[in-house]
Amino acid sequence: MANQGAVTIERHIIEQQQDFPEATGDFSALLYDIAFAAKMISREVNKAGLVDILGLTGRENVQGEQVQKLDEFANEIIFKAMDHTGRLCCLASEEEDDIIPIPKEFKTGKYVLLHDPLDGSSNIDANVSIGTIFSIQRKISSGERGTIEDCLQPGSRQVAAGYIIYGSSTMLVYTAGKGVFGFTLDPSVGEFLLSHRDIKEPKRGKIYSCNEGNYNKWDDNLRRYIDYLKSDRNANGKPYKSRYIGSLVADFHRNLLYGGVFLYPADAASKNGKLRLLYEANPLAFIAEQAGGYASNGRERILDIQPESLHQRTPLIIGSYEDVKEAERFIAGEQE
Ligand code: AHM
Ligand code: MG
Repeated sequence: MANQGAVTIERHIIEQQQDFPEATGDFSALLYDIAFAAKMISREVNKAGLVDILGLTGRENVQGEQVQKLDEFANEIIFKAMDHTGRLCCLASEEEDDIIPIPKEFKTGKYVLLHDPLDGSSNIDANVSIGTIFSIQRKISSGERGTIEDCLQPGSRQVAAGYIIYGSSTMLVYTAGKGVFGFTLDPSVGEFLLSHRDIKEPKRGKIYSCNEGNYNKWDDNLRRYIDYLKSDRNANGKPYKSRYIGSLVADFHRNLLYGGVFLYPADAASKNGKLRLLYEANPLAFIAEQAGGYASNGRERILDIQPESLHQRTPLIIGSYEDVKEAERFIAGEQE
């Protein structure tokens, strides 16, 4: 194959768009806007280690100015990168209670952006990888400005989804329903360059990732599943490795590349998980399925769930296809 040289995210998006001659370019431009916001957030996240010099976030810095928390900063950056472009009808963010309208002075467009601007932000001070997660839906309401109806669509209708991981390097991973592509930010030129083409997740992994401190809160079937993974009775014939960062994007990203299962299950008492359907579970489920993996709430495909509220939580089991299906069988009591 001829050497293509470095493929920037812009070039990749333009090339993908050629498969859709009817496309207006709005969608490609929206992805590019997200990449731009990601670079701005990455720059700030990389400065987080300087907090002792510049001032702790949420407190005053040496100049006596209030330093904004990074998750609030990320939320604002995304909004400002999107509000005036005419590509969105509204947004919704894990950081805000209600849908975020496009200001009256700007035009609106045919897409909705749902996002978690900085997931895992409690890990920042320990220099642990954190991430931004996004989901794009098409507007379905009839008015000009978006409504909650546009936000509460099942994940199976997503047009695109992705995340940015601020790790030892910054990466953007996304799908628009034709495979999963990963780009690594080259900070010297300020461009995301294609580094992972058509990512596929191994069908069966060797890693499980969950907060096992919650073990006593889980129901018996789930506990049996975790015990099984730690035994040599499992499908691999030897114990799975336990890897849990406690930062969803980082845990998901590692399992996507190496294979494995991530679980944030329901507590037996509350029947509720911790993670949010619209901002976390749905986008990652779309990516997982596009990479040949699967995502479930334990009983049902995540992408089939009809959302009822903006901040709805869900149990999440996501990762290698065979592993997630097996977890479902344990939860249903069909396997011991
Ligand atoms: P956040 O949205 O408040 O940052 O919380 C989400 C994070 C995820 O990144 C991670 O998977 C999970 O919470 C970890 O929770 P726990 O500390 O209970 O294991
Ligand atoms: Mg979050």
